[in-house]
Amino acid sequence: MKLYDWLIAPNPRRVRMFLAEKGIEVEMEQAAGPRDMDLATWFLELDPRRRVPLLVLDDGTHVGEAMAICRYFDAQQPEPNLFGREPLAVALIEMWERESEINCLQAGGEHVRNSHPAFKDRALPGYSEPTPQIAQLAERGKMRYYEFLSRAEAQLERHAYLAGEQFSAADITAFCAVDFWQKFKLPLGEEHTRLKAWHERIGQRPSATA
Ligand SMILES: N[C@@H](CCC(=O)N[C@@H](CS)C(=O)NCC(=O)O)C(=O)O
Repeated sequence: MKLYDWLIAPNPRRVRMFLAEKGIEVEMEQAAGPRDMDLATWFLELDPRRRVPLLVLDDGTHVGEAMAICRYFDAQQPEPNLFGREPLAVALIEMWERESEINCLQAGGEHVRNSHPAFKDRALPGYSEPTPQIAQLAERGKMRYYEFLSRAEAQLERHAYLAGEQFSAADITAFCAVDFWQKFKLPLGEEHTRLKAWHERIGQRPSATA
């Protein structure tokens, strides 16, 4: 099997971090260079979804979506646990992981991809046709992003991690998002003291360098 990766991008990083936490090694290939703004043509021809991460199994099956790939490995090697054990923990991790993807990672992307000149006509990833930028979406994405950060800050006032006392897949998604979008002028603010401490703590985990 092979995992198609892109070192600079946040979604493939979610999978690399997850695998590092598990101690699982997988053959990887870069679908674009670290300075590229586009995936390589050979990769776009390989997979119609045109997005990374992508796991290709030995029988040729394509598994896309970062969390689907993580689930594939988790089903084979459940420990260390990152998706919860008890019913409530499973539900809360699922809730915060989805929130983190939709309202943090994608919301930041909605802002950046609809405003940064590098994404002109590429406001959505994965499309072969041009997807023009929409200024209102840039504003709305920023609002959604900071709304999520406020809720995460409140959650971290009561808990060590997003979904409770256990480091989980939800923290991986939110950490990769916050780490990436702050490079694009979406910084944590003065009011985000708990988030800053959480970000620093997770940044010290060995998996954060994956
Ligand atoms: N929901 C997808 C998102 C995948 C995605 O958007 N990947 C980005 C990199 S972070 C990509 O492939 N972008 C290609 C492009 O910008 O053309 C996942 O969880 O894997």
